[in-house]
Amino acid sequence: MPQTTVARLSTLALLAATTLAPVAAQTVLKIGYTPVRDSHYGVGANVFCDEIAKGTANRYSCQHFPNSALGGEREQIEAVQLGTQDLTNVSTGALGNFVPEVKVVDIPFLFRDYDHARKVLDGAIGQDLLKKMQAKGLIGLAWGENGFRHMTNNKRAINQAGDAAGLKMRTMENKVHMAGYKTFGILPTPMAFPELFTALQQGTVDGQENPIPVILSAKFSQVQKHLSLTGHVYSPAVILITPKVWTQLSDADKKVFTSAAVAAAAAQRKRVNDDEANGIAQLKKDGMQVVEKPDGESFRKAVAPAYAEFAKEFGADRIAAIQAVK
Ligand code: EAX
Repeated sequence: MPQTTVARLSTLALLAATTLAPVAAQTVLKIGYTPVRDSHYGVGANVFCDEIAKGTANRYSCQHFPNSALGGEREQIEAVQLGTQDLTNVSTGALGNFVPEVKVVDIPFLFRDYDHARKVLDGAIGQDLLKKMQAKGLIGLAWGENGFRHMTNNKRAINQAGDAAGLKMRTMENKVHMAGYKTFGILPTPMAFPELFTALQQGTVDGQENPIPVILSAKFSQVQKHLSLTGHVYSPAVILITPKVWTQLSDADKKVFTSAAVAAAAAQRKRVNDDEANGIAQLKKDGMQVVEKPDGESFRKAVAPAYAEFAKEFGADRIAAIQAVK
């Protein structure tokens, strides 16, 4: 065959290959979270999105909407339920309003430490809670982490529960937290996260409570003087996907998404560890006055009577089962 014919034929073959080969459909999923991209939530979302892109040969990728660009956590959960948002990485703050069984994890002083909380959520109890979400139109892929919550305010140092009494504090839209914090004498003011910085700046509330990674990434040191490491409640996070997308995935893709969420959770927890280890020094440098060892017993004592109410709502056996995890 003459050279030119060969060249022409191979050009044709190339054309056929590029025009006729089935082009894999590409789906860009919207993932939202309330903290900024450079936060534990952003780290988790990055890993999740990298892993699904890798595991599906780029058939799926993400567009990130950090910094509450898609609204507060309640709004984002609602949108995922409706299918107008594909994914969210959220705390359980507002989730109990959708999936009541989840509220049990929001009880103050329920978890002893990070190891305990992670073990419960990764074990049978946590996995069962993820399944409960399905009945409410939400697919929980894996438990990640927001962290143990600590109090900040602009009025005074909190060394014991009595010091928190009378402070007007923003809380999440979470009845269990609010019931618990009232026992400390706090005046809880539920508010969505996007409104919080301005509320602190303008003094609409005296304080708020959040884990170190949120206090850091939201730069609350600019608007809050006192930080007390009360660790009064553990705040889990979870990656939720809309059933609208989930039900369209092949079984193989479902596995990719689930493992991606587990990897994301591990990365998010690691960032929480790092922020806990380095963040307090940073916040001091930023001018915060930190009570590193408040009297935890005074808070536990204050909240103890509320446990009777929690037992009525969730069952004493369920609470005991969580506490018994070693
Ligand atoms: O999930 O609203 C809150 O205080 C949460 O901790 C924050 O949005 C991260």
